[in-house]
Amino acid sequence: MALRPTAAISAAIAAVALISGCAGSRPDPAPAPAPAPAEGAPLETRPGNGAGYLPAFPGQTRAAGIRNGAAVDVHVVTQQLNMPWAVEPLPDGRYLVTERAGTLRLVSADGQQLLSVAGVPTVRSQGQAGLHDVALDPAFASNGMIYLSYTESQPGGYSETLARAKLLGDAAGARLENVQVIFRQLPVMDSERQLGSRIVFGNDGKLYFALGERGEAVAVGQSQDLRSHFGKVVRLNSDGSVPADNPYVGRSDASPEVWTLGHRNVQAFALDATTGKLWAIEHGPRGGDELNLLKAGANYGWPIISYGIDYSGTPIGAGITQRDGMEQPAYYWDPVIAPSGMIVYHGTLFPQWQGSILAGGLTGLKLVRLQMDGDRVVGEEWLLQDPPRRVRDVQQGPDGAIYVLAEAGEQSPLLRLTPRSGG
Ligand SMILES: [Ca+2]
Repeated sequence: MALRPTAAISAAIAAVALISGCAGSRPDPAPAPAPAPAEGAPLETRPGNGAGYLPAFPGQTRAAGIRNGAAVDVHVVTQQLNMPWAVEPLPDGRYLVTERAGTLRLVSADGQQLLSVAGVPTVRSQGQAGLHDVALDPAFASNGMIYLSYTESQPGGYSETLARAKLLGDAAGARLENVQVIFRQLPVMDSERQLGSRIVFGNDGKLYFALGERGEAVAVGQSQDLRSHFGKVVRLNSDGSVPADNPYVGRSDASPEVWTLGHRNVQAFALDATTGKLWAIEHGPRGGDELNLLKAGANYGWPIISYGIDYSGTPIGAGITQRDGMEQPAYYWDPVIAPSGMIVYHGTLFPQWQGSILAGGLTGLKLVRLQMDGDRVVGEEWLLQDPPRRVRDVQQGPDGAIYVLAEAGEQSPLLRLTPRSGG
């Protein structure tokens, strides 16, 4: 596939130059070179689980492998985090980090001080359940509002819940004020599995919340049921109300919050701030992790179509990978990477990574970079493999550095990635 400089890349360069010029702290970067076409053999060499499954188009899986696209320095900001789940760099250089057991940490810029933020809602912490994502309001710098997702005990089971609050604090302490629940996943279910739970704000100012299918036999099929929030991405105003232009508003057979359907368990979700597109990566079963470009009202097919198979070794449903009216993934992995956390990179520090997707892998023990040509993946690179890292979240900081939250029990690190000095 020919690789050509895209309008998106040109726009990204222009945007970066503009931001840099405003800040006045850094010389305008030289225009980034167009990414070189990737030509290596695919990095994945193990056999797939879906042995008889064929991709729907060339390059949908096992793209050309890239090795050492950029040399990276890895700096440990702190390694005192206890089973963290999400990180959000703040404009002032500090970091918010969620810990799954229910603590929200405010980490100083130098990583030396870890405050526990008071006022976090009580969470159900068991299995995959707990305190999950944290996101900043688009106007955080002026209003201090943050959003938290977490598993909440309810009569009859648990819901994945979204709350917002104002973050207040200084070096002496931090707290949440006016905590307000703005959304609960329904139906309530007695399951602590496959909860999804990534929050992203779009360029339209709307809040997008990815929700899992809960992994219980009794819930199979609800990803296709518009009345259920299982296996959906929902779209909300920042106060939790439903935007009037949501795709299923006004239908008696649908929850008006639904924006996309047919997901299994989205745990990596990001805005491409340059194009405005929303990308998500969801866990497949055995095989079949999917990168999807999300479009209003679209159906991503689970559990009707999949490139994976059941953990027992049997097919999913009828064992098909395509159906009319259902979206194909832009890319899939078999064996899985077990996605968790992603960004579409648009910073100045790694000019050769402009527009790349960077995603964490839990079982793959690595950071995955996907080189993009428009909406297609044209190359795959594996980073942070030495030592292997179980990556839980990936974010870009205001400085263009890449922040990676890795999972290592009670001594989990927050890592800062920058280009290798002199490299
Ligand atoms: Ca799918």
